Amino acid sequence: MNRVEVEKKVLNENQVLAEQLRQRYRDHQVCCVNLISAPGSGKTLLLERTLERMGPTERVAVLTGDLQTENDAKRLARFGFPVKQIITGGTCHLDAKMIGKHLQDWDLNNLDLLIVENVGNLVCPSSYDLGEDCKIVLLSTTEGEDKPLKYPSIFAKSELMLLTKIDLLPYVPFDAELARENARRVHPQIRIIDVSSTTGEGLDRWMDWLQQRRNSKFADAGLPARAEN
Ligand SMILES: Nc1nc2c(ncn2[C@@H]2O[C@H](COP(=O)(O)OP(=O)(O)OP(=O)(O)O)[C@@H](O)[C@H]2O)c(=O)[nH]1
Ligand SMILES: [Mg+2]
Repeated sequence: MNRVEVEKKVLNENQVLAEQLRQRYRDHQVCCVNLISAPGSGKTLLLERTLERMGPTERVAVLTGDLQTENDAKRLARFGFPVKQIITGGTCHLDAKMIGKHLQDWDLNNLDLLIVENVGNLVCPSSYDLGEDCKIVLLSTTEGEDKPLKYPSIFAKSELMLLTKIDLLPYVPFDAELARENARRVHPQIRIIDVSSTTGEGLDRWMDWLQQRRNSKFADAGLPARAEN
């Protein structure tokens, strides 16, 4: 079997498992979002700020993926919500099998929102469906405004782009408007929210978006939107 055939087989197997996860999320009314970015764009710090703003009765959990270390899970666990680290060894993305395995001992009836932090990589994670409701791509102001054009797949597949580290705009040669234009060239309907996890700018808009995205899943199922805690 040549390499292309092997890759196709792996992706097909992943797709089957991803559909099973999607069905589980549907059955249990869990909204799952998949955060993807280059290493260090600010996924974990944004999630720290996100969990910090959630009340104790929020039914949220996080799976966070990395090649090595439990660092991100440790950073996220201190907010009291269920968090698990997925260590991939050498693999540059999460796949549906890893997600299924790490969900085994969680009762999805206790969750409304599952946040997946993918392995830091703009390429591989875009090919792997995790059964999520949507992908969210983060682009930070230190990465260059051309990234949506260089790595179009993930920008094309993401519902939302978070332009992160906007507190650094005065100090870095980054044309934020051009970055937004480039993202829209690849995906005209992409939503874009500017955020800074250090100053807090844009975090209210992000939290609103997340709440609405979660509620839209309940609305699609004819269930009342969950009240904010
Ligand atoms: N100035 C500034 N720094 C930030 C911001 N968000 C994250 N950082 C810093 O960027 C670095 C990487 O942040 P992380 O949240 O660990 O990034 P990540 O995307 O989770 O990284 P990986 O999981 O390794 O891919 C850390 O030093 C953060 O403190 C921000 O909004 N502004
Ligand atoms: Mg991280």
